Amino acid sequence: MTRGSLIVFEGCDKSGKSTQCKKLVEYLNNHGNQAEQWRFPERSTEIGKVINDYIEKKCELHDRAVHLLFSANRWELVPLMKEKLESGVTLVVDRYAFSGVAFTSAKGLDFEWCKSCDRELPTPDKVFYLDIPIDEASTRGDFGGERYEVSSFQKTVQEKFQQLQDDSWEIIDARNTIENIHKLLCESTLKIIENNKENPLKMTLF
Ligand code: FDM
Ligand code: MG
Repeated sequence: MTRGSLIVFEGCDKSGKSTQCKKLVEYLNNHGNQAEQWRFPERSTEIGKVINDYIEKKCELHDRAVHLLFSANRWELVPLMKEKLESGVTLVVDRYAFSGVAFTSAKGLDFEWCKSCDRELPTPDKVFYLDIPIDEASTRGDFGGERYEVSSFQKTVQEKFQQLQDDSWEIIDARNTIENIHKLLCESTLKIIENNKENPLKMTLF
């Protein structure tokens, strides 16, 4: 049995993450690879419901408390994540711990503190970062009414994302067309799946 890959998408709101995740999963499933689209926060769990209320501004929470909830929402899904990956399913994940660190540290909390609770999560085989200037992203339609969907804050988040980038990230110009980006992602992902299928999953995030 060979394992699936853990593919993560990061980027600011309106960078096209959800569109590309969906198209990539469809492509993989049509080309002989089992794949599932995941997202964080996963709002359907009990923890996710609290996060959802917070994001929708239906409740207030302490900044550190909500950061820990976002992290707990990942940890509660790790057993299922490992089970899927080990049974050969590639997971295409819309946001992960990098969003956790970028959004909370953009509020002014200590960067290393933000990373600490996600330490030793499953390590992505690749992070695709969809890069777009915030001023351009905001012309793609209104930021919705959710907490954090504010241009000035998103600019700080983007700076934090830049601090997290390393060699395992592929930075993609999100101003390119949907189809061009999709093509590039398909080619890259097939190679990643092939190169990692015999490698054990690492649990060494941060
Ligand atoms: N977000 C997302 C965080 O603040 N921390 C996290 O750990 C994650 C995964 O939640 F504004 C923020 C990012 C975004 C909001 O995410 C909801 P989606 O992708 O828009 O549903
Ligand atoms: Mg959003």
